[in-house]
Amino acid sequence: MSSLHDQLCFPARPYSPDFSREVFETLVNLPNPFELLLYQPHLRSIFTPQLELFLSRPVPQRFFGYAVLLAAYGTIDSLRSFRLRRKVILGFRKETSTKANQGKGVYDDWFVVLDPGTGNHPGTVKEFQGNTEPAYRYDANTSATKKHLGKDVDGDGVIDLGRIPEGTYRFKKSTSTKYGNILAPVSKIRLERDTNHDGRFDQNDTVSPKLSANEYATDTFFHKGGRGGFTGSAGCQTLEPETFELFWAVLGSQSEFHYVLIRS
Ligand SMILES: [Ca+2]
Ligand SMILES: [Ca+2]
Repeated sequence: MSSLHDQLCFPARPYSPDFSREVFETLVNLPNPFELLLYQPHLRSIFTPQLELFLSRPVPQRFFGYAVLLAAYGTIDSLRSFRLRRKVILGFRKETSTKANQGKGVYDDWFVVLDPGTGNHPGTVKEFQGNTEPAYRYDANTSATKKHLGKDVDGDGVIDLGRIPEGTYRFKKSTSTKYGNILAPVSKIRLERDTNHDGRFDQNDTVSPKLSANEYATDTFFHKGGRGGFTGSAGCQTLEPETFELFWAVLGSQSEFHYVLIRS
C-alpha cells in the first residue's frame, strides 16, 4: 500500500469512491495516529463535505466517504475511538439564519451515525435530517414569543443565543423530564453567540472579556424538536420526533459518542 503522503501529495486526484476507500484504509492503519494531523489540511482540501455527493451512492461508498471526512475534520481521539470500533456521529451544518422560516428554524442540517462494524460485519452509515442552529423565536430581541434563552456575552445586558461551533465534542446518553432521551455534552462547550442579534454568527459578534465565562454551556443537547416546521432549538441539535426515534435506535447500546460538526 502506498503511503498517505504518496496518496495525497501527488497531483491532485478528483474525488472517487475508490480513492476514499484507499485513503481510509491507510488512515486506520497509520502506525502513529498523530501523523494524521500533518495531513488534515490536505484532506480537507480534497474531500468536500457535501452530503449531496454521498446520499445517492450505495452504503459502502458512503461509509468510506464519511470515514475520510471524520479523519479530515475530527480530533485524534475521535478517530482513535472509531478505530476501536465505536460509533461516531457526524454533523453537517448548512449555515442558516436563525431568522429563517419566520424565526422557527429549518431542519436543513444532517446527522450521520457512522458505525465501523465489528468482526466480519462491514461498516455502515445512517443519515438523519435535523438542525444544529438556534431559532430566532428564542432571541431576546423578538416579541414573537416571551421565552428568551441565552447568556449575555457582549455586556449590553441582553442575553445572546448560542450555537455549537464546528469542531469535535463528546456526548453521552441521558434523560430529560421534558424531552425523554437526550444526548448531553460530557463537558462544557464554548459556544458562538449572536450578540448583534442579526441571525448570523460571524466576526460582527463580540465578546466582552469580563463575560467570557458566559460563552460556555452544558445544556446544548441532542433532543426531539418540534413539529410543524419549528425546530425547537435554542442551541441544541434537534430532529423531528419521528426522526429522533430512528436516530436513537441506530445509536444502539453505546452510551458515549464523539460528535464531529462540519460546515457543509
Ligand atoms: Ca442549518
Ligand atoms: Ca450576529
